[in-house]
Amino acid sequence: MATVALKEPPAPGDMNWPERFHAVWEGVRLRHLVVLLWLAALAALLACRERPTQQAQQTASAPPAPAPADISHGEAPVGSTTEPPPVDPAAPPRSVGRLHTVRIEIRHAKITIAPGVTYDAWTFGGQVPGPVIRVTTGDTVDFTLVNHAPMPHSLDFHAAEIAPSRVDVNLLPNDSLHYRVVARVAGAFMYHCGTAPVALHIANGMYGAVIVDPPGGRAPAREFVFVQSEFYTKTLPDSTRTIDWEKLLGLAPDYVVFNGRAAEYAKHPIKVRVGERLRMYVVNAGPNRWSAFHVVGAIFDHVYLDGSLAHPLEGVQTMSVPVGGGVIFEARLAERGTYPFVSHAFADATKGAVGMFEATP
Ligand SMILES: [Cu+2]
Repeated sequence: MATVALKEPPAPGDMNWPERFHAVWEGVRLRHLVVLLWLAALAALLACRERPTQQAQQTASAPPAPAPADISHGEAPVGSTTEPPPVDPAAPPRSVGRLHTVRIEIRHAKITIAPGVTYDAWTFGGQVPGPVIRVTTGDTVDFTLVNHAPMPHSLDFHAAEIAPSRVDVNLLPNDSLHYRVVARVAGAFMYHCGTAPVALHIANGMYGAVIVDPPGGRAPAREFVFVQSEFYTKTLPDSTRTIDWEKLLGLAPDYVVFNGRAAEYAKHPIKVRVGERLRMYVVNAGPNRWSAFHVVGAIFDHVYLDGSLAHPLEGVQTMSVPVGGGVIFEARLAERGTYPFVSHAFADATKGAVGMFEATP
């Protein structure tokens, strides 16, 4: 047919050079134009996606200079001891009763995780970490959990020996849960939301510490609670931060903190006395980073792994606090001065896992 014949290219042998070139060009032009357009679109997309990464790499590749504080391990500026920290690190006093009524209300709230940095958190009691609960072995906890958040949450007490299928269940919005449990084992324990994905719920702030004292308590000491945790953030249009799931899965936090704020106790050093016994209940909420807890200039007299009274370690420089675990540290500071306490995983100290004791006679 004539129309078909017109579209058929002439045989190569029938054409001169310009005609051959034109024929080849006509043959490939349409197909290649489509491919080229696809490649251009792909290149533009990749350029958009890579730009923030390149910026992040440029930022990350440049260490901060000069050093934030001119002391050993001065990973953050040292502030004033006269101003109290936003989160009191002092452990609550020992319990006296044998029955403890504990009510925790779950709500979503904006919290401060570093100077000028607001995070859209999920909380126990409107704060991160949640309230410290302190009981003695053999005590009964009469516990009520109320969910004011617009999504399911739950609570898992590591200090409780109890069936998760009965009590660590997802609590729907505006629902509540009540049960009693007896604390049998002394130690420093974590509690956290156990709703899947657990990493998300913990990273958003749903954790806290439980201290279970042995009968008769421990030796007198100045007592502190430090809950280590991480924040993985991206910035929303209103400049609030929210979770960055990819950073969380990549174990790349922006902030590693004690008691919910980066370098809080460097800005507000904790006043202590030279020679007094310091007891630190360190709970690592994670959700990912191991803690290598260390007080610069001190050696721990005793370290109670998971708070166990059996076989305490003596003369310890640094001890791991696993994610989901707690360790009780005791130390005395030898002379007047500033003593940083850190996670000795120093990328994490740089990201905020640093504080200071200020010792005076
Ligand atoms: Cu939750």
